[in-house]
Amino acid sequence: MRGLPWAAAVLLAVTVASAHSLLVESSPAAGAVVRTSPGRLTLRFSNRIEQALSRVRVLDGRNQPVTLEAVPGPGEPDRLAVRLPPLPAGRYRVEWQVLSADGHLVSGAFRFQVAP
Ligand SMILES: [Cu+2]
Repeated sequence: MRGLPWAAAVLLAVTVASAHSLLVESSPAAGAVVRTSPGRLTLRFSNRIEQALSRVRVLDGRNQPVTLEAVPGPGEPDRLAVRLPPLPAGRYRVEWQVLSADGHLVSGAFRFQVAP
């Protein structure tokens, strides 16, 4: 940091502090129409998340929650993954909330569809 102007140092600190974990990609992807029931749902974020304080739920077309199972093992630090039961054809809504490594809660939702 020696020689870095004071203003630049402050800007750097702000940038690091606001590095939330944003959803980068998912499987199934947002808006995807899949032909077969996906065995697992995976969300990948831009940063490490606090796994124990992060959650995801899946609602079926009648807004009923799908029973999810934890994926065994520690998992990757930037991912949230769950096992899905066999899903009947229909529309599904994924709702997620994660605690970013920077302490911010971030949430979002998207849909996917299992084709008949
Ligand atoms: Cu943040």
